[in-house]
Amino acid sequence: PTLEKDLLPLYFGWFLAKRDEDYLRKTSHEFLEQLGNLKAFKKRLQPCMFGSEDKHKLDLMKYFAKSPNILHCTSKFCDYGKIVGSEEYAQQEAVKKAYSKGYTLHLSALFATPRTVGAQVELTADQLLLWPSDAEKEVMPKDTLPRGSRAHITLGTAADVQDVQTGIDLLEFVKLQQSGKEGENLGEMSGSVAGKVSYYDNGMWMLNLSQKIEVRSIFSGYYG
Ligand code: 2AM
Repeated sequence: PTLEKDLLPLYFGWFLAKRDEDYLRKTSHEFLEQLGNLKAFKKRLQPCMFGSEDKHKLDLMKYFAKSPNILHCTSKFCDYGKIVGSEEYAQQEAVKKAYSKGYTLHLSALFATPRTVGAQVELTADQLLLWPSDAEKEVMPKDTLPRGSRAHITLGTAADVQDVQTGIDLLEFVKLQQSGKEGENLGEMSGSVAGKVSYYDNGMWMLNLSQKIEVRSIFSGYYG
């Protein structure tokens, strides 16, 4: 076995710089607060959706009980090498070259579903070089979705939900958009989360930011 084989991480990805991570956590809270206060949101709550047993006590921040320790955009989940293709991914010239380099991530939307809250990441051509070609097919084998459309930052998950769900939820939005369903425009948010709010049924909400959020990051591996 090569040295690299022994050192495959849990996952590769872009890790947010501390200041930008703090900013994005605040922005995420602002998003959930404004979403929870939106009349259209309350009106469309299904029984028990988003912990809404008691509408007057609806607290989205509490509902999304878990948040990653380090905010990041996963490029390749390796599970320390147990995942097929991890070794090949790690050995790519582009990956080796990018390791420990700085990147600016562009966030175009924030979204919340009854399972997850996350940010949509628009990868640049440079960043797409580090994106596995099968990332979208893995989740939606029957669909042809644009490369990189699964790219996201998990901001929070409901109590019994795994992080991996955030990218699956994002692809659900993308799939609906691809099929021409733009979602129902149900209002605007202001301040640091200025943008249009769209509703896609089944408790799927997306905020298209009028100004993309840019966060600085380092491409690296997580070995914890
Ligand atoms: P995330 O990228 O949506 O946050 C450690 O678990 C990290 O790897 C998390 O960031 C998690 O989701 C991501 N992850 C876990 N399982 C995964 C999988 N099967 N495919 C892709 N990413 C996964």
